[in-house]
Parts: sequence; C-alpha cells; structure tokens
Amino acid sequence: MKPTSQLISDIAKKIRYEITKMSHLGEAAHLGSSLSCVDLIVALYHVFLKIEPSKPFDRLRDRFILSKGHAISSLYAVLVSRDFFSEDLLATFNQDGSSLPEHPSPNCMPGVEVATGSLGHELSIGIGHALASKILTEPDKVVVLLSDGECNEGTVWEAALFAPAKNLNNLIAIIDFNKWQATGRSEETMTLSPLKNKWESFGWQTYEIDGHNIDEILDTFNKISKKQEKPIAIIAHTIKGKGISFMEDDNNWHYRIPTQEELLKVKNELGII
Ligand SMILES: Cc1ncc(C[n+]2csc(CCOP(=O)(O)OP(=O)(O)O)c2C)c(N)n1
Repeated sequence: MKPTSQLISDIAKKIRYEITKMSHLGEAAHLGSSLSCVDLIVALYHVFLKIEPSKPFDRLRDRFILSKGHAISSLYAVLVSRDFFSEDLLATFNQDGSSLPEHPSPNCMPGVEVATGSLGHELSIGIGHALASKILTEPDKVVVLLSDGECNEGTVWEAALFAPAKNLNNLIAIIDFNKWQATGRSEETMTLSPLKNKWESFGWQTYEIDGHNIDEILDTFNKISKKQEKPIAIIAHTIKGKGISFMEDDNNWHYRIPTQEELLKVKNELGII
C-alpha cells in the first residue's frame, strides 16, 4: 500500500529535525538549502522511485541524483528513513573520517549515486544514465534535482537541449525554485523567469507545482508515471528554510549553523519527542 500524504508529511517533519541536528553537530552550512527540498525527496523515496534498500545497486533501479549536492543532509536522512543505512551514522555528518561528507562522493553510502556539489554538471550525468537505459531498453527512470541558482550555469541549458533531442522520456528534472542563491535573490543575480516557459521551449513537458504541497507533488508523480513522450521538468516553488519559522525565507541560513538553543527550539516547534 502507498503511504498517505499525512505519513509523508510526518516523515518530512522528523527529517527537518534530523538535518537541523546534523548541521549543529557537524558544523555544516546549507541548512536552509536542505530544508527547501525535504518534501520533494521524501515523496520521491517513499512513493515514486523504484529502488530497494536491500538492493541499492540493482541494475534496473531508478536513479536519483541530487544535483544541488550542498543539500546532501536531506538525502542522507531520507535514505535512513528508508533503511538504506543506520540512523547512528547521521551524527557523524561532516566529521573527519566520516562516510557522510558535506558533499557526497559516489557510493559513500548505499543509495548515493554520484559525486555532487559542483553545480551544473549532474543533469548531464542523469542524461547519460537515461540514454543508456533507452539504448538497452531498460525500464528504469532517472530523476535529477537541481537548484534555481544552478540554472545560471550554461551546462544546464546544453543538457536541456540534448535530452529532448534524444527523446529521453525516462528523465525527470526537478527544479527546487526557492528564489535564493548563496548571497542573494536568484532573480537579481540572473533573470530566470519565466522558468517554466524556458524548459517548455527547449522541448520538455513541464509542470509547475508547490514543492511543499505533498498532495500536489504526488499528483504530479502520478501523472508522469504514465507513458509520456518528452523528458519532464517540474518547476517546484519552494521556500528556503521551509518548516522552521525562524529560518523560512531567511537566506542567512544558507551558511548559519544552529546553536544548541536553536536546535531545542526547532525540536519544540516540530513537536519532536
Ligand atoms: C560550480 C559551483 N560554483 C559555486 C559553488 C558554491 N555554491 C554552493 S551553494 C551555491 C548557490 C546556492 O544557491 P542555489 O544553487 O540556488 O541553491 P539553494 O542553496 O538556494 O537551494 C553556490 C554558488 C558550487 N557549489 N558549485
């Protein structure tokens, strides 16, 4: 039976606390960036992706690539929520000698497919997987989660041209459109709007959704799991720092690390026991 949207929300809430704790313990930045994509990653791993924790290297698994690799804490915590590895390891995030680095390397943990962190390259890597699957007539799909600032990179648009040209209908790009970059508003850095029209005009079938509305996320996944002709782009409107009142849409949390007191505040606010 598929998990309900209430269950997905509950898991996401727990993960919001876990990643705040990871940022605190590991003195790691990018908490706001991780919070903006939690709902999407939980919905992917608990509903959409066909990938089994007991067979993380199964040839026919779906692939997920977190192109905005600086938000890796959310992927690690979601992998734990699916039992890919033990929860204890989360406390070692970003520590010396840890197998959970702040930017991931391939297979650093089961379920982590690709080294990410250098923005702009991973849609092309996803295309490589998707093209290989098409050539081999294999059934798996590939999902790449990008950030909006990343869409300033020319490599993203070269990849965006390539995928429709090869009819990669097994490829899904999700853009975590939180309207911020490291030091300012995305729109002020380089105009992205109208982002949906841009992907559409490059030949992608495009959806625009609220990236925190679980029902809307699941509905969209439902639509695209049917046979489609083109690669899919989902423009997910999100809020950086989502879910924690004093972090929402405050870009200081791109770099800020929560104190012990703030961690407690988050615990209380999320109702974590
Ligand atoms: C090629 C490259 N240049 C610079 C950086 C440093 N960097 C880390 S996060 C970031 C931008 C963050 O904004 P965005 O990509 O929109 O993601 P958000 O954190 O807002 O989700 C930058 C420039 C990088 N990771 N890769």
